[in-house]
Amino acid sequence: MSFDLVIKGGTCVTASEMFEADIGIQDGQIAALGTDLSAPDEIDARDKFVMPGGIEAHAHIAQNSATGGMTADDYTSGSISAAFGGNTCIIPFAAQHRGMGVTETLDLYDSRAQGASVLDYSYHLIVSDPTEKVLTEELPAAFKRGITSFKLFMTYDKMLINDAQFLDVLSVAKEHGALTMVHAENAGMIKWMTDRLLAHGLTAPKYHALSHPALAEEEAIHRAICMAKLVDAPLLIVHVSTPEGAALVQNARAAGATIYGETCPQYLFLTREDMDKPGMEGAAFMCSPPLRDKATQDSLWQHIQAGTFDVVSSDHSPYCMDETGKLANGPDAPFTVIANGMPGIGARLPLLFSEGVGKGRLTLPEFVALSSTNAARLYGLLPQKGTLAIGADADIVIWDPAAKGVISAQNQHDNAGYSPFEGWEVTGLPITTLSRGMRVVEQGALHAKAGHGQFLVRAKFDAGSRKGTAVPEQNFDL
Ligand code: DUC
Ligand code: ZN
Ligand code: ZN
Repeated sequence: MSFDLVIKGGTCVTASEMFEADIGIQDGQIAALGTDLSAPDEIDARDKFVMPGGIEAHAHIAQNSATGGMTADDYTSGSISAAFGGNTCIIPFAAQHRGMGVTETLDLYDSRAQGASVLDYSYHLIVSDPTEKVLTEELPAAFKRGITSFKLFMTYDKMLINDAQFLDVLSVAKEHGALTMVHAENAGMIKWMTDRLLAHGLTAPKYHALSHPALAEEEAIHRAICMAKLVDAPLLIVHVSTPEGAALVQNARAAGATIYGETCPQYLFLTREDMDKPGMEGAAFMCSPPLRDKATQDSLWQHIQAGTFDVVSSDHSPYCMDETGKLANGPDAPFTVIANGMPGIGARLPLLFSEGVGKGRLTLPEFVALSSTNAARLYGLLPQKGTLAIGADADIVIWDPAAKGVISAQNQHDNAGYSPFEGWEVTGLPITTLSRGMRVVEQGALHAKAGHGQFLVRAKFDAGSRKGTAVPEQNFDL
């Protein structure tokens, strides 16, 4: 057999096993896993881990924010930062704003992504206006286009939908085999807390954390899970930031419901004390749900180890600390009109590897599951992406477990201009990122051009062996 490229002598890691093998790549796909493979082009991977590239399934790129601005990254800078961080595929959001059609929304994001990304990509569709036409015509059309995941918001005046609308979207998603994702926070509780803080003149960025209480997340996750169970539809709770929220996900899945969970590095590595900075500096750490505390970090790690979370995603949501981003509403704007979110697409995997695998909290296969394989399964990309198997795309990251680095805005390759993880020391770094067998990043240099990345038509959601929930009231013949 002849190959275009062979990765030689590495330790291959998948979500289920580790083995020593060479990887033969031909026409962008994995063609062989074996010993003594050779090709005109070879990469020496001795003493390295060879893993499926990360799949970043929660990122806001070239997206208009709820406060009106635009994210600092477009598909070129966002995907480059992702590639330097060991990712080979990205799934950002295409956001339907009220009054926009879904097809119009997807066409708009196609125009932003086509020819721009260095990595293969898809979008999750944010649905904020589920009209009859959207439900009956446009969501099925989006699904046919290969967009097999939708995101709903339970907060943000411009994005939130009510419970009946939530159930409508879940029903359509279930009918077509799409996975619904939800930003679960109680809008009324946030508004009530915000009004009280503002009435006391408490407008600094750090008060954002108090305005989004943990109970708002707990209540909304509970409600979202109940709605998913009523429809018996799969639901993924994104960016879970509280022990109470995580416990609700854990209990639902233990009962067999098709409920899935995601958490993010910021909830594992930062706390709301990071927001307590002079002037507007704290705005750099504003995200929703907000940063919590040390006890929460410990609990979320326990939930990762217990299998509560399927994915750890960055929720990369980059805004510069200037008038183009966080300070678009003035240098002294109250926290209510500062864009939510922080960059992190390049830091996610080095942090998770160093703090997870390096500190004995995760096995290597667990790292691969959380960073790549589970996302591929949930979002209809397995076995094309997310694994090392014959016939899979050669989307591969070669990881040097001994390499040491310090996370800094200077080495993240995104456009935010800062990193919330500035100064974090990590051991273990991605050194080569291959997309369909092509070097995107090697030894610190970018090799791919904008436009290498292709749109991925995703398959439908597969619940595997989960039995779901039977709701007696759904049986109208009772
Ligand atoms: N929700 C997200 O998922 N990302 C950024 C901000 C937000 O509210
Ligand atoms: Zn969200
Ligand atoms: Zn997000």
